[in-house]
Amino acid sequence: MKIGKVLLLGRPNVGKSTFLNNLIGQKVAITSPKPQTTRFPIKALYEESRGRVIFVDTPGIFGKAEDELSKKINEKTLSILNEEVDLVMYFVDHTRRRDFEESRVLGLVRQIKKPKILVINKVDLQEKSFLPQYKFLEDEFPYVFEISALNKTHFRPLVDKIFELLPTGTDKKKAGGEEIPEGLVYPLLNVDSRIFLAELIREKIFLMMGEEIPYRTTVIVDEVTERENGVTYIKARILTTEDRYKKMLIGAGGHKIKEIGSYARKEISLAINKKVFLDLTVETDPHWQETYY
Ligand SMILES: Nc1nc2c(ncn2[C@@H]2O[C@H](COP(=O)(O)OP(=O)(O)O)[C@@H](O)[C@H]2O)c(=O)[nH]1
Ligand SMILES: [Mg+2]
Repeated sequence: MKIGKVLLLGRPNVGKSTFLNNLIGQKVAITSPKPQTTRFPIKALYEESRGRVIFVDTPGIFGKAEDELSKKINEKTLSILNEEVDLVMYFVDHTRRRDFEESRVLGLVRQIKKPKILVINKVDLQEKSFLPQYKFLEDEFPYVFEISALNKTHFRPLVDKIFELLPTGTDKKKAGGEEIPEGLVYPLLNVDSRIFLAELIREKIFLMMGEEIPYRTTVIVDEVTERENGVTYIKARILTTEDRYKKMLIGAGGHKIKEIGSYARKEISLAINKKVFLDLTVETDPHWQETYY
């Protein structure tokens, strides 16, 4: 039986979280076309007949982290690099040019002395490709896979290789020096359900609001209660730094907050397989970054 811990690294937006969600077949990490969607490393368990794998999905900004939140996200990501891992998957997106940030990620990948797989993602997109800029990596990485994380293309040979490279475990409860809890109901190892619910709501804000607002916003889940009628009652607050953002999040006649709430409620309901009542409000809190991160 193979047991191990696999670290996913790559610039924001290369498709790490999409890969993980589609491999596990269930949403474990939120995704959006905007960078910095994921704010902290997420550990998820993938289990099948060949063994158990803990995947660690990193947020990682790696580029210039100027604001406090970015700095904190980077710190959390870098601390993950010090953990024991058995394998590194380095994701690149051939539809985007190599840049300074890519060089930084590669620099980090090079420091980790473990087996490595290069994953060239988004092969479903062919119109605009910078693939020649990534070709030199093929000399450095013994294993190269071209995949589409979105369409699950070439997942099978990639997963075969992951299992091949992982150590054979004797202790079923440990991977990469980490305890695997028994009796998992959800394949998430380090995120409690309130944070997960907050993440699902935050994802909707990323998808439905303009460029700036998601970065000025966070979500806090205050209450999750099972009601007698079988409905799960969830009380959550969207916190944003300024009144003008609050106005935009609420929208004319409250239509925006209703829309965000409605999408989030449907998805949460699907994820936990229960009826959900979502009580969602917006507040201005200029200091949420200091309080919650
Ligand atoms: N066309 C295409 N889009 C993808 C693919 N993988 C991810 N994406 C998109 O790229 C964006 C960023 O993906 P995400 O998983 O959040 O990237 P992460 O920051 O590396 O975790 C999202 O809009 C995804 O839908 C892919 O294989 N093909
Ligand atoms: Mg991500």
